[in-house]
Amino acid sequence: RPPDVASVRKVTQNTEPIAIRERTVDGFTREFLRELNFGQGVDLSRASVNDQYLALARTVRHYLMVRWLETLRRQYELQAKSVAYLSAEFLLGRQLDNALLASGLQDVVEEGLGNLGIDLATLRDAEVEPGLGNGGLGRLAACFVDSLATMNVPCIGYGIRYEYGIFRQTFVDGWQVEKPDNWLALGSPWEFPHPEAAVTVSFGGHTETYDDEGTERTRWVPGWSVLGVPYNYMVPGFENGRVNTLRLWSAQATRAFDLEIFNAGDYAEAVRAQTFAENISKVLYPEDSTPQGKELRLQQQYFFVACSLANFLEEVLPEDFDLRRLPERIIFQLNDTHPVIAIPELMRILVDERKWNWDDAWAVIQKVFAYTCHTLLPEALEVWSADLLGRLLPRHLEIIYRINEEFLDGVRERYPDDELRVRRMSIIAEHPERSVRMAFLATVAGTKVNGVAALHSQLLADKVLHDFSEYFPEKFTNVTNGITPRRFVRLANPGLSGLITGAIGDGWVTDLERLKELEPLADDAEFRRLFREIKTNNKHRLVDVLRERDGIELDPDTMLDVMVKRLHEYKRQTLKLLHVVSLYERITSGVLDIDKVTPRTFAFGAKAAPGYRMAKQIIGLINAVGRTINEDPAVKGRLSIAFPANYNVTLAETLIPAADLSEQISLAGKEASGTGNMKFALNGALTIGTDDGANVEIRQLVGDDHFFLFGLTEPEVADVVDAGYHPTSYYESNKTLRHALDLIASGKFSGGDRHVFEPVVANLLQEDRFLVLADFQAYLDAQDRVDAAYADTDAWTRSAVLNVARSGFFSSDRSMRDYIDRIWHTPPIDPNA
Ligand code: B1N
Repeated sequence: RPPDVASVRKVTQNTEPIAIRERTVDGFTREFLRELNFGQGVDLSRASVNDQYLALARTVRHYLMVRWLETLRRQYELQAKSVAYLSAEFLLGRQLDNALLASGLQDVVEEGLGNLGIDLATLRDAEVEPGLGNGGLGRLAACFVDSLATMNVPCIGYGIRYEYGIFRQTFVDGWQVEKPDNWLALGSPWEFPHPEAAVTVSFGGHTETYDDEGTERTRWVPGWSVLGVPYNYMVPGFENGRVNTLRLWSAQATRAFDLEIFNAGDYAEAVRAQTFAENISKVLYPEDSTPQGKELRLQQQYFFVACSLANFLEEVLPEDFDLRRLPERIIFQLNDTHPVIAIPELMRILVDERKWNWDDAWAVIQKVFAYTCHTLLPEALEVWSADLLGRLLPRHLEIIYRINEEFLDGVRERYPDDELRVRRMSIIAEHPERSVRMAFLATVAGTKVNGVAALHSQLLADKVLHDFSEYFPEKFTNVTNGITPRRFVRLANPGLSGLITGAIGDGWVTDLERLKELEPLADDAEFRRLFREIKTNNKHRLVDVLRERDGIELDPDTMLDVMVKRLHEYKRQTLKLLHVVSLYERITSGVLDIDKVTPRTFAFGAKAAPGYRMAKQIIGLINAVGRTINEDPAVKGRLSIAFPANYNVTLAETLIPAADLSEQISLAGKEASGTGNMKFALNGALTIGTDDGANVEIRQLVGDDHFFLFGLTEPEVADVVDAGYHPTSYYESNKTLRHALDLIASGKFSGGDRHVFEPVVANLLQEDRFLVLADFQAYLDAQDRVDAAYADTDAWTRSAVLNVARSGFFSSDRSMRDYIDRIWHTPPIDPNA
């Protein structure tokens, strides 16, 4: 092991008071200039914007540092139970604003910088967001750690410090081209590396048995190893003085590794080995919902999980801690199957290293892991080939086999003569090749399994994991996702926040159900006027951002109709596009009177996985339709498309508060939850949506009159599919649909070339896995209802206010309360204790 400084323990023994820096404009200004001069090594007159940003970030960091050390010290004293949130993704978004808000330094900083002639907004924009996630799953992890800190619950987030986060999307001739996200290039002021606390992680090799004083034991003789260097990030609670920790691991070559090769005289080989090791944390896999089963991805998963378990057991827990009491101190929440290899890893530690007997170890395991499933798509459930897993982690594969054997013995006992069931439930699949079903492993070992919205949890228990919910009914539960109101309302929408606070006080920021108190104001004309004014201001803010960022000219006087999310066929961006094409086709062919068309801007934001060809085609088509429509004087001022490239957290923060209409149109039964849907509702957009994921709960809460529901329900989808779905029958029987599809097929959007978008059209006509054509007419009808509602500005605004007032349930604080009550049993720390 490398020299071990045990940073946490050292800190927690330091009880000497640390001087709190003055939280005054003068105090701040002194600190800031000091950072600029001595940290950044420049004086104010020569400082670049990046210098100023880094100095500001480090200054803010200092203020929070005192609270961080204090949190660690108290945590050590109290030895309270913590949550370890294990996630391969944390999509944090920019840090500066959140740190300013949490620390209550916003005003002081703004004034202090202003006195120096520095604009805070400019520095804010200098921050490159850490995009260490693909979409909803990674952003959810970031919201959850924010809520736990704010609620005073001890939590450590464990993940991977990817050197390159989610790719930067560019468009070349309308086609997606990926660029590396070099987010660390200009320095990353929010992280604290601790190379001295590195952990060794091993891979490969073989296992062997040996006689341990009369007991036969197994040991793993690994083939190679790497170092995991922890990088700590602060997770500050909102104005409560708590700062939790997010610990992200970076891979480095071990000294032993390259020394050996250096000694053998092969310098080039040694350097290559180093690169090989460091590849593990090099880049985030850009697949959302469709894992590719790549070896490097399994290496990443095991790497961060092994580092995290070692760190918790050896550094966070006291030295003499009795691991039999582990369930009193920790719950490891598995964010999807990505960290599930932690289960055999902890078994290996207890059985092989600590020499426990199997049953004792298994008893502890079953109390310290819980599993969240985030999908229903069968192709998204992770399955690792036994061959690959056995080569990379031979001991873990043996342990998985044994867990499976003992589990299946139990199944056979409960269901004698039901070998079909046994085969269905086996953690090991035999076809098309022998492989490990990670979701099954997590379900067998975990204390609880949860889905992420009511409908999703229901379908999980009834369909995807039906045998398991019958076998372990007590394990299955639901926790509906949520979003942090600090980032997505308080910071993203200062206008609305001010209006709300003016009306009901500022308690809503940490108690979002209090938005209910706004309900009567929906009937207050003056309140509605102010609400509308804020929406308009937010649109103007978006206009400025898109002009500057993308050269897009957006008309703020149109309805802003927004669909932002990963590009995936099940989410049905093509349905939205068919609506736009159909409007265009009907206007230009004279079927629709242009004066009767509500002026709309259709905004899209979507990244496609680089290897997902159909998704990239659809991006090309959206851009092509956009180019044609935006240039056609026939629809000028009525229809336009805005598709800014590289949709990310930062863009979401200006786009969502400006939206009028939120598009949540996935095929029912496919979107596990969605969280964008919640962000829109809380910022006063109305939803047009299917009965899917958390849309169901949004509609129930805001009321049918304030939500545009359409489309097949999940049971109806199942019926249509069972009866044999024929998309062409919809094409043939619906003229509007036929004309829209024909227009695309005609080459209208591809300079007359009929081949370019042929694959998209052919796919819809021949396969249409996600029933776009089946839902088309219902969608158009719902859009007509949207137009009618939008025409009555007062009624629309009333609905928008009610959407805000009734969406408090979707705070991630509430999600955390549900996890705590149903799964974790980790009470908040009493601040007065
Ligand atoms: O997780 C979100 C949900 O709100 C979304 O509905 C759901 O689609 C999303 C493999 C995933 N499910 N699965 C993933 C991401 C990356 C990856 O490599 C799968 N993401 C979701 C939060 O619950």
